[in-house]
Amino acid sequence: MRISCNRKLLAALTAAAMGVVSFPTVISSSAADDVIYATGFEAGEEIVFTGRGGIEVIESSTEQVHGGDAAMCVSGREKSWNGPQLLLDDICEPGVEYVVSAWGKSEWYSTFSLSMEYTDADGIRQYSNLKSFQGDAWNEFSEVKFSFSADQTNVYLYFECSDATCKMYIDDFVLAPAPVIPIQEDIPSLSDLYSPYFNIGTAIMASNLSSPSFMALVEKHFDDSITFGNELKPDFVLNKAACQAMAAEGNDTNPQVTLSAARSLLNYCRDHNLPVRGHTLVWHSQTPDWFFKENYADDGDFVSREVMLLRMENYIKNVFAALEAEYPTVNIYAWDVVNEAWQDDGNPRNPGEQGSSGSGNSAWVKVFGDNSFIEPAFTYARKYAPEGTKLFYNDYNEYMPQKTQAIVDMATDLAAKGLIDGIGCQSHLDVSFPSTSAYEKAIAAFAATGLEVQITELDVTTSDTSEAGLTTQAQYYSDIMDVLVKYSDSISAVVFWGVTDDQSWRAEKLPLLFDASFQAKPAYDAIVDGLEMPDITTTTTTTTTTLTTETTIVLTSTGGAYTLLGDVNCDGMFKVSDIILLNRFLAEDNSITITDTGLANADFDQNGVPDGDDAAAMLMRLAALD
Ligand code: 9MR
Repeated sequence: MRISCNRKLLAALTAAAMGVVSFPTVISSSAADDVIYATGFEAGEEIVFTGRGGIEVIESSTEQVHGGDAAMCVSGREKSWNGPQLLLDDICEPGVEYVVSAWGKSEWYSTFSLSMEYTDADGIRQYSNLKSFQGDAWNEFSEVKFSFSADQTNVYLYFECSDATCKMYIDDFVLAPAPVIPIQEDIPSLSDLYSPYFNIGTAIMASNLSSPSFMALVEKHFDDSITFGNELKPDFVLNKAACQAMAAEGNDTNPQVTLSAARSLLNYCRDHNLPVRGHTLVWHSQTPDWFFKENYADDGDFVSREVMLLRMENYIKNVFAALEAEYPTVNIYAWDVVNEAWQDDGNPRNPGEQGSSGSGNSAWVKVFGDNSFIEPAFTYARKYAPEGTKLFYNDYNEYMPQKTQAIVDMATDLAAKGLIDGIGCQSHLDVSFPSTSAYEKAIAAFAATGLEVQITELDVTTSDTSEAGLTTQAQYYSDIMDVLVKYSDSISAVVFWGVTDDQSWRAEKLPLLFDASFQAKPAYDAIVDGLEMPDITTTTTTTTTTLTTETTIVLTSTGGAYTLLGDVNCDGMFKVSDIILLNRFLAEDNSITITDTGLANADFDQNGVPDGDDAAAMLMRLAALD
């Protein structure tokens, strides 16, 4: 591919790269095919990349070429992070999604990466890998998506190579705004369709906010529950510099937190009235090792159990305090208090550090000796979470029998102490494993605890990505959803771990319901097939008729206490599904149950009788909220 660079842009890029002038031109990103910068690094073309280490030699070279007659050659490197970088602040706009394509090759075998770095709102330099390849052949970075928000500054795209000294070659570089592809407006909304059974949600990452099509899918299908893919994990929330500063002042037990990574998502959920699942407070992974060390030093000794208990309590307290102070109106209706503490064989994780590659060991177990950190985590979460917040234990491979049992035992014990509200089944599945019946066994066991069950991270991989493979995946998805509907009395939400395949953590195996072009896959068709769109208006009319026969339902003093008016299914939210449940109750549908508290919440006009007037009032209220 030979696309010549926009001359005016190149001049400005060069000046900006040299730090001579501030960038004068605002590049329009309105047209999807507006190329911002494209170059084949041919002889005579100006190269506007600069060296990250300031020592690199960057030049057009014929030594190794992918297209045309030359490529960019980067030599003189001394560190693995040395390589070419491109400043984006002046050529890209915040909140807009871009795609970058390029070919890359290292002189000899190593990991060749395309990444982004920026300064966040707290002034901390952050790095995020976009895509990597291993080997020494030419590899294509094909339409890699990226974006940044207004509070991220000094933003660079850069290439690096795990070998510190080998030469790097880059060719056929193109940077352009991502095309905006319309979503299918005429297909049924998953959250509406499944509203008689449970809420439907998804996980999103801050970077997804800049894709209008992605967010349109979220709003249409997954608007009952949003999990942040990474941004509320300890790795992102713990503020190392502030922790160390506090320790230097003599307080080694009050971990300092920041919401800066989560802010754009919190803003979005606040502004769009989207309920959030908090993910996650206490986890062995994506939690820095220094959190467990004296003075929060990377090379410090592990602290004692007593110190770690205080750190845990204060961390949990500070997270809730920060959220309450900055986002009092965001409905974080549930939290994964503890994540992934049990191994498949039902034992605690091995004690140890995570290290940079994520060992799977647990520093919590290292400090506590066993899983005895779980109960205090729930105790503190109960103590500091806003009243009504649902507290969950969350795990993957939850269908492995010994793990299922360990979770059930732990949850039963915590439930007896009033510390837990629900079990989160991550459900990272594959078409070949587990079988639907094995999966159902686990769901049945969790439901039998009497706790709320949520499917928290559903995705289904397929190694066969052909049409036939996607058909098999569709059938598997459909079978799993049938199981979930069967246990819908116990299941309050089904949350998918992403929306489109390309943005998934397991992108190569196409695990989600929508493809990279935002179109519904066979898996979507399969899970909507046979479901009726609930007709709220008709149901309400029927209810009004039923009303006279139901006037005997009067709440007595032994009835439940109001928690949230309208929240008939007691999931912490007031939604259409509550009206449907009330209507089914009033229509004497024996297959459903409503708790005393649910009935109290159903009494929307608070006249002591949950009836059709309440259903009608709830409907009008929701319509007004919309
Ligand atoms: O989706 C998350 C991905 O972006 C991160 O790289 C990864 C790091 O562990 O974590 C992913 O989310 C995990 C979730 O927090 C807990 N269950 C497993 C998920 C997939 O790894």
